[in-house]
Amino acid sequence: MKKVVTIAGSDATGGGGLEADLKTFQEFGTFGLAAITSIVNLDPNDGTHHLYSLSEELIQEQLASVFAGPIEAIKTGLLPSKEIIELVSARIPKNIPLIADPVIGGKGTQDFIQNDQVRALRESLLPQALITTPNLREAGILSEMGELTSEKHMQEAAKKIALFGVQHVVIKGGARLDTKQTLDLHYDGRNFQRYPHPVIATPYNHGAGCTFAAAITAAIAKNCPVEQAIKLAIDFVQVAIAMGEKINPYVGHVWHGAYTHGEKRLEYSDEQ
Ligand code: PXL
Repeated sequence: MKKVVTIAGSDATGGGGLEADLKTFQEFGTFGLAAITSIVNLDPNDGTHHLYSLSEELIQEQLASVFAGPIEAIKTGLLPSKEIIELVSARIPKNIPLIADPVIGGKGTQDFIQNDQVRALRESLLPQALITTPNLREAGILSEMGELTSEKHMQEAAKKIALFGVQHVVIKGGARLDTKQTLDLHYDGRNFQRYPHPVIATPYNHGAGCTFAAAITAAIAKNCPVEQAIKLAIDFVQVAIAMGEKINPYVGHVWHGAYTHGEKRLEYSDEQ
């Protein structure tokens, strides 16, 4: 079985973060391991998020645990401080494909990390990554271009981000670019590949970004070529969003079990 590691924050409500990663890894038939960097909680009184970082010692011990045996791919998510970004960058094995999801903020959250930490992402983590998967906003911040509003902007941002040393940049257009069509754009250092797809009309899409990068990571662990891994992940997230589920009064999540219909497994009925 292919083993896949996530180094990420916990999203206590179960949609994004390492919860999304582990569920998605399993949906793609890989064995997930996790090192937790932080915990993001939701206040049920007002829907605000609270972020708690774990100590560097505790993160370091978890990294030693997840790397104690052979693994096939690594995904990073929320790394909530410069020190944690640098620690993780120094400790990840160099010969394993790294998919860096540059989490800066989340839907409905204040930004998790600030500008001086973004520099650590650029300088320490991205040079080691095979693939990075910023959303439109994160791509604007990483490229220092600010708000991206067109495909031309996305192309320019992808080129700037590739200069940090990451081999493949995939910018997720999300629902922000246009209301009917959205565009994911892949830049491999030479060429652009466009993935236009319709926006699915549902508010229940929290966790889509983490799920997308996790699906790519699992596919890469299974030796899927990069192009195909991206395509698989886009198709999967579309289905996961279409099956999104309301979780609490503030947010609804993608369903990470959308392909194998985990919700139908072990159904119990006392009817004869
Ligand atoms: O979706 C970005 C994200 C990443 N990681 C954690 C999160 C979120 C969004 O809420 O909680 C831990």
